[in-house]
Amino acid sequence: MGKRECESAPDWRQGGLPGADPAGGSGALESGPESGVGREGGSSLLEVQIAGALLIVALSGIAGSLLSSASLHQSNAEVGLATQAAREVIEEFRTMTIADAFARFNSVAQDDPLGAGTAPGPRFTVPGLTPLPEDRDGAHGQIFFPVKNASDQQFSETPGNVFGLEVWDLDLDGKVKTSVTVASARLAPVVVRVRWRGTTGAMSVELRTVLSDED
Ligand SMILES: [Ca+2]
Ligand SMILES: [Ca+2]
Repeated sequence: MGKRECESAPDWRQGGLPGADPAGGSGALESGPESGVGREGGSSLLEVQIAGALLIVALSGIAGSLLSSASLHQSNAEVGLATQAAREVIEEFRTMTIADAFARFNSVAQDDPLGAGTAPGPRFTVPGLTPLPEDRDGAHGQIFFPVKNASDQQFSETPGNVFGLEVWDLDLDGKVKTSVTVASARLAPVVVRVRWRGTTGAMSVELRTVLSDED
């Protein structure tokens, strides 16, 4: 059951990126002043597409142009670690259906395929990176699905829930609805974010992509 990442480049916006739920992660993303890249840095180092996934890197603290060579080297190494970790998560998604990915990596334990509490959930650690103080669980990574509420088994096709990826009709029924059961979804926008305390301040990397059960 193959899954692929959407090839189309999303029309994402710099602001209003996924917000954090440091304690537990859930899925539901919120926009606002506390959210993701917009909060953590004004400067986006690079925006490139990697294997169909949109990569967003941000830093705060010192502007990139002022970094010493050593700091820049260290920052690049950290970004590499974070990006690789996020890519591995997405690669793992591609080996399973949307419903399986959701059950394994959402914040709800009850739907874990092998029994409650046996699945990884939405948080993960990246060896070699220092967690941010606010990530009190020590995890750097978080996975976001387009759910309205953490406990939902429903995706939402509304704009705020698709991460700016311009994917609306998740169940391919020709309608945009506030609730679509996960089981009926053929497409699922996901965000995998890694954030950490870098040598120059808070850093984050996000990969955004669209999972598909179409093929
Ligand atoms: Ca689960
Ligand atoms: Ca629909």
